[in-house]
Amino acid sequence: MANEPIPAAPERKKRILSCIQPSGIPTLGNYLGALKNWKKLADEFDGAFAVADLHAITVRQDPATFRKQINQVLALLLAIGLDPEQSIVFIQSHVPAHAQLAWVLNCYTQFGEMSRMTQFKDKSAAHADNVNVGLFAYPVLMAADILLYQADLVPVGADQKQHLEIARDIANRFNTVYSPTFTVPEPYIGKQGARVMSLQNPAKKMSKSDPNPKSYVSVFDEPAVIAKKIKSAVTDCEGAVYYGDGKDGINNLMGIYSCCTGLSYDQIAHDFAGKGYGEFKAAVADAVVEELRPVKERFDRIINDKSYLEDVAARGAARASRIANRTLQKAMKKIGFVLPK
Ligand code: AQP
Repeated sequence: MANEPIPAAPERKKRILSCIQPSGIPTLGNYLGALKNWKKLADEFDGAFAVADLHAITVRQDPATFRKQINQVLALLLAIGLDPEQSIVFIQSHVPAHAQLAWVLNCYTQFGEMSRMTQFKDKSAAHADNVNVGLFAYPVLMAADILLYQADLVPVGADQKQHLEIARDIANRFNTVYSPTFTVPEPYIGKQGARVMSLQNPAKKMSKSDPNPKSYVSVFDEPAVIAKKIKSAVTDCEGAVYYGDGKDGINNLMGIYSCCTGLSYDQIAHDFAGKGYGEFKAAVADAVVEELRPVKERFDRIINDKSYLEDVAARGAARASRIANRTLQKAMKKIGFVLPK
């Protein structure tokens, strides 16, 4: 008995943080590229998932529509299978520490660093009439989102790599000036979700805030609408289904079809050999409808249960705040702020 080894303490699960902006109705791109994998992440890691409403106001939002979208995205997080008992599911603005830490971190971020962000360049070009400071400082708020939860991992697509780098730089800088305060997050490169491109301009990614609704499939679109949008997707005039150079439109539809069915590109090309784009597009539309159907059914049940949604948001905010406030206080204390009793 005396020599029996002491059992090792169970290893702490790594914390992972992921957010989605309620800047429109989420698209098939958001779903296949991110949301579809979040349930698996929640099972494997200690997950925190947020509706990033503070980020969404870097672009002007209509108040009534914005309010509706915040609730829709929260309901969608539950519809994709996230369990609010298991993971922290919350609305970013319900945790004031995000805005507070973002201000603090603004003062540890250089103007030059922010000026190099490609997303700022893209978004300021797209919204030339509203190039606001929030749009410029967006990556610092994102750094605050991540660092507040001491996240070990952040799933990143190609377009977010630069922002995670900045979060790491800010964390390292702060930790060096003071003492270790923030976990330096690593990118999580899991099973790659598809990068879904616009149906109208396959050189551009599919985006929920695209002014042209024909460019995206929304996760709430009815089957007939999905079929119509995919039917009018831009392709090429070759008429042959295979993955190749100069075939961005077909490559995109093959990516979507592959993600929904699990078929490889070779298999898809083989199955549709000698068939036209009309037949292929109809098959893609059917696969998308089947992929989104269960999510939409769960969403329809949840969105009408207002008190359940309020309850989830309140519990999520309380759990998130406990962790976030601890980190914020730790950082502020190191800087020399006098903390309230
Ligand atoms: N087209 C896409 N293909 C694959 N993944 C995508 N994501 C977004 N678009 C695609 C991923 O979805 C997650 C949540 O995105 P977000 O709402 O936080 O921000 P975003 O990338 O700016 O998404 P949108 O739809 O393009 O929003 P708007 O139009 O407001 O800018 C992220 O993991 C993102 O990579």
